[in-house]
Amino acid sequence: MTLCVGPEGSGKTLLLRRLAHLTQPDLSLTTVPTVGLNIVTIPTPADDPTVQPVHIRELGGSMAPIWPSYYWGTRRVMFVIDMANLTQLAEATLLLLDLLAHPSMRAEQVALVLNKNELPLSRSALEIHNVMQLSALQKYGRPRILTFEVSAMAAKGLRPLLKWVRGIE
Ligand SMILES: Nc1nc2c(ncn2[C@@H]2O[C@H](COP(=O)(O)OP(=O)(O)OP(=O)(O)O)[C@@H](O)[C@H]2O)c(=O)[nH]1
Ligand SMILES: [Mg+2]
Repeated sequence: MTLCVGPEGSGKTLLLRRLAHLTQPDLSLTTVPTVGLNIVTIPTPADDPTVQPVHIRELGGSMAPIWPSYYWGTRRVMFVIDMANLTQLAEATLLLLDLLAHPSMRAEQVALVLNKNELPLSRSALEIHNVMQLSALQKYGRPRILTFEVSAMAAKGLRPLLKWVRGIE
């Protein structure tokens, strides 16, 4: 199963709802903080019945101390960051480092999802990469970290991420 984690309020629940209902214009944008687990199924697309549904398990940011109990068997991780919240970026970086270094974590692929990019105060992807020292993280080559810039609120940039989620990027 794919795991979706990231700091509190970075937009995981809204993002997964968008990905599961990409063509639904009247989607509710209201969320509550995830306490515990939120399992979302990304359905088979209408135009390609050969694509399997994908199940994603979101763990709330407030549960970060117990995220590791869900790492075992995880091959793919979506790590969601709020691009407009610079003060949260240090916490996000430490959480990602902990996740990558955890002995139970065997992720082969990580999607670093930079969310809320429609906000005027959102930072550039380059700035976020620099603050997070992403190039240093990537020098070990595994897992492969791909970055996606999106807005769950404005429904922007979702299609490339959806392809990654379905394993067809
Ligand atoms: N402006 C803006 N707000 C967003 C975006 N995505 C989510 N939000 C808002 O951010 C807040 C938190 O969203 P959630 O999806 O609940 O965040 P979460 O990461 O699931 O939070 P936890 O479950 O507590 O870890 C909500 O008010 C959302 O409407 C976005 O792309 N842009
Ligand atoms: Mg949530």
